[in-house]
Amino acid sequence: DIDRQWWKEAVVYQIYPRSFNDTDGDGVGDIPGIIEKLDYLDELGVDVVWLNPVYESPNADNGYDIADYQSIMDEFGTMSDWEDLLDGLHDRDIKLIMDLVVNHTSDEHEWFVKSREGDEEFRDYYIWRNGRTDVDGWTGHLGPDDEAPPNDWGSFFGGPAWEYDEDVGEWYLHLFDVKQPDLNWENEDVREEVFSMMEWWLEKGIDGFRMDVINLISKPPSVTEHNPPEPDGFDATFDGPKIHEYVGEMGERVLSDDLLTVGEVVGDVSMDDARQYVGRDGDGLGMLFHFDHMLLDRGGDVWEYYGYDLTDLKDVFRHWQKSLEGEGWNSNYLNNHDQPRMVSRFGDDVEYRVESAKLLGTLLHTLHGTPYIYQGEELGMTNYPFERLDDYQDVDTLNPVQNALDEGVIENFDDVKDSVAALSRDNARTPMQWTDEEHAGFTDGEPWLAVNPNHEEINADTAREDDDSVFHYYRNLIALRDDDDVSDVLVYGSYDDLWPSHTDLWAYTRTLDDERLLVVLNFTSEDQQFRLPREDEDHATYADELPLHAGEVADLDTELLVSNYDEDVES
Ligand code: TEU
Repeated sequence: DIDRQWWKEAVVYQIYPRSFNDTDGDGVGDIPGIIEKLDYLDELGVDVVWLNPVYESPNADNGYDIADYQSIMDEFGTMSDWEDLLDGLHDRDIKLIMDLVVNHTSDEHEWFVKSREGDEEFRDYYIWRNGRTDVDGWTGHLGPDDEAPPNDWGSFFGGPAWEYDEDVGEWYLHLFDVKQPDLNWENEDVREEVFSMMEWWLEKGIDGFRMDVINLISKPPSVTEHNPPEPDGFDATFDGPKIHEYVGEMGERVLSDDLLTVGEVVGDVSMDDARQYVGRDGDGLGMLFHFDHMLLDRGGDVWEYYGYDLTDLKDVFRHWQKSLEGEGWNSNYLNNHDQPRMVSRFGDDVEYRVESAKLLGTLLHTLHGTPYIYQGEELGMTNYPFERLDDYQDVDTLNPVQNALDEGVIENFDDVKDSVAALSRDNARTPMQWTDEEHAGFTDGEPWLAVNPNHEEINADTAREDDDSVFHYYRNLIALRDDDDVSDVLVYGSYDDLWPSHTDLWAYTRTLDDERLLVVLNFTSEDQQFRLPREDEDHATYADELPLHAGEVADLDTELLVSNYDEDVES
């Protein structure tokens, strides 16, 4: 009685169009550039593409500030290019999911323009409040007449979450950039607009949505108060009081089990909330992107990088794998467009780069849940050697660092430059490395963000020619899901961590009826011994200790990393 769904058996490939492939020489990737690489995606074998926002946008936050939900950004091409992309994907049996960004719009969206002009119909599309005039000693941002923002809530990208608007004479809420005003989901008209926009895209033939910061759409009633009980907006806006009402309404009105839906949920999401979002009788989402593993090695600011412990990483995954077992479905990702490169973050990107990429890839593809690959991950792309603040483009790096420098929280950029280089979102956004030529074959023009100089070694051309490359290893991993011998246990088998407290090894099984896979991963650069747990000794027809040599990656065919207990295993 397996609850089968196509999206549980699928592998998703995430494309950040700005950095994927440029065909018109403006230094910015585009949709024709993706079309040019469809055969590459087909060769890799992925089942779904998730496209980061391609809608019309002034690009204050690279497309996450949308000015028109139903048209394509000029830099990326036209609607007819997009339709060709969809057809090209579907011709190759690859599905397409689109990014749904409905917590906020751009301030250049028609709704906000009208709201700001005082158009009655649109006024309540956003969250407008009066400022405070009674604040003694307020040292933060001030509007005219020394008015302070409605409350002390801060934005994700640094600075206050409120911006004063001269024409309106009031402040609007923006949990992200000033150019990303938050929509007012209390307003039924807003919900109707969003739902019909989603239906419009579904009618065009897309296969699902990735939902940006979906757990922020319900603001607490205290958003209206000048002195809300919550000192900053963060905790108050996560999973707000009407969140399941709104997401549930979306689920009922627009979504179905046949779509791939994945909601990004920021903050510390409780398992009760998680189960509600994805539960069978819950809101109707398929999966969630949580941040628990992305916050292990860092503080809230981009200059607070500390490194991680393997046991903590295992704890996070065990927690999610077990908590959703039988009740919901996991999504698994180790990097995306907002995160550093996984090889640099969780592996060794110098001496054991290829081995680390294969190790992490094995983890990603053998956990319970749907794997999400971020462009370039299949090549083992690494972080960029950032040096100066000028090297960055991302608002989420530049604004907070600049604010901290202005306020003296940081004295010199040099003091924090290594942490910022380790964590900045721009690490993921440097152009895709196709060839060893100039600009890595990404563009004939000047790339919008520098290409990693290591493209001479790390690039798709070289990887495709080398049978031992990360690329071919990923192809094999992806193909495992279609291999009748292992696909069921690999996709649907339950997860059990064999040795949670081990600081160097990650060993787990996946079990479905009488089938079992064993995965043993050596996260160190030292040789390790793994002893099979006592209860399983009977099943071990081979040596009960597996030597795991540092830097050696088992060929998937030898069934060492993914192996049945009762089969002979070559080491
Ligand atoms: O990201 C949500 C978000 O808050 C984080 O990813 C954030 O970038 C990270 O915690 C680092 O501080 C989503 C999108 O994925 C991101 O690209 C957008 O900038 C953001 O929402 C706003 O739309």
